[in-house]
Amino acid sequence: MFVKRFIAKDMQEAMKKIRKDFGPDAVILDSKTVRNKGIGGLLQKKVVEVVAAYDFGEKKFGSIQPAKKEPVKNESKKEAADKKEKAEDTKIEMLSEQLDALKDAVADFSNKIRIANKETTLTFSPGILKLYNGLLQSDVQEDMAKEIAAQTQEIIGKKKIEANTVARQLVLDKLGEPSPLRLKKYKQNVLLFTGPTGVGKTTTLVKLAAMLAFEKKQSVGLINMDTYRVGAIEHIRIYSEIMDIPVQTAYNTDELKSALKALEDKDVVLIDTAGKSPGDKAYKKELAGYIKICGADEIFLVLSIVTGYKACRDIIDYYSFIQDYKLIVTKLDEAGAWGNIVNMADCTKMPLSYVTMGQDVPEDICEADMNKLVRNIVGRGVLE
Ligand SMILES: Nc1nc2c(ncn2[C@@H]2O[C@H](COP(=O)(O)OP(=O)(O)OP(=O)(O)O)[C@@H](O)[C@H]2O)c(=O)[nH]1
Ligand SMILES: [Mg+2]
Repeated sequence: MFVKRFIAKDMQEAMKKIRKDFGPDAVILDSKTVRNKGIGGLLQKKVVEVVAAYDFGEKKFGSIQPAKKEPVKNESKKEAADKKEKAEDTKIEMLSEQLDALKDAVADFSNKIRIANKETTLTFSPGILKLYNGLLQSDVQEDMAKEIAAQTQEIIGKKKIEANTVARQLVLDKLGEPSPLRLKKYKQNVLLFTGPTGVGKTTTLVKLAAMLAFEKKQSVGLINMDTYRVGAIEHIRIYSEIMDIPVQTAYNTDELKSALKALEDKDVVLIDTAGKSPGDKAYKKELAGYIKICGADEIFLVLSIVTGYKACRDIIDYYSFIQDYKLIVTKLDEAGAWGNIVNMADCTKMPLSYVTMGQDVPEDICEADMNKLVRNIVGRGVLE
């Protein structure tokens, strides 16, 4: 085994030198970039230092040149064709490797472009950047946070007004006016509750029924249309017994008509429906039928604040066949930040009516207080 240190201006040159002395089978043991000490100790250009080894067997260092292939005389036509084919295979392999490397480079480059685009927030002043990050921390989705931050920056550039005041107003505008229940006099007010599974539709309906019956002194009736799930009928029946409010169960549109008739003397009838995933197309038709038949005065889409933004968008998309509804957002007690409400309001363009913040019936519900919501959403890190 022979070991030798090679100095060259770059790795390419070093490899050339190694190949010349040791042939193509040399092994690189170490390589590093060093500075050549010049006259007077002055630092000179960087060079590469490569330590390479080669096992010459019995033969002496220096006397061996890279193994040169003996020219084959009288090579048969078949051998020559095989060689040519092999050479072409190698060439294709090399080209394919180069193509892969090129693809990687293009992918890397396009990623960089994407990141660069995302970093447009870097044009924000430090105060606005803090506001933007605060909105993100509050679960306001990225594009809207950017929009609010950019508008705030523009406005405070023109008017002498504090950033947080502007941002709060912009969020208030996104939330819109609260729209709690408005009962019509001398008629049966029909309220229908819908939304995905487990968000708190039944609990919220019971909370509102209790509020209407005991605080507002209205005569109230319930209709349960969640007949898919074992336990759902029992669930609402127990509440109806505790509150002494009648409940009807309806399995289809005909039974819904009969149930409404049976409760025609009530000021308010609240209809509970089954929770469905946004993939259930058949149920959409069914629900549209119930809405038509009951002639709902108010439809409440119940959403949970802890549902992620993307899932929320799919749900909102699913219910977009309903022309007019109000939003109820549940489980505020489970989320530290309430920015997702702004996302929901912006996505649906429907008014917010109530929010719920706990499992206790009937107390854990209140009309949406926009100022309270905004105080939670804006203000994380905003410069006063
Ligand atoms: N933390 C918290 N839990 C809630 C709130 N509202 C409802 N829940 C709970 O959420 C769970 C589901 O509530 P339900 O009222 O059965 O929900 P649902 O939308 O009717 O469910 P399905 O009928 O199965 O689709 C229950 O454990 C409720 O106690 C709330 O505001 N906060
Ligand atoms: Mg339910």
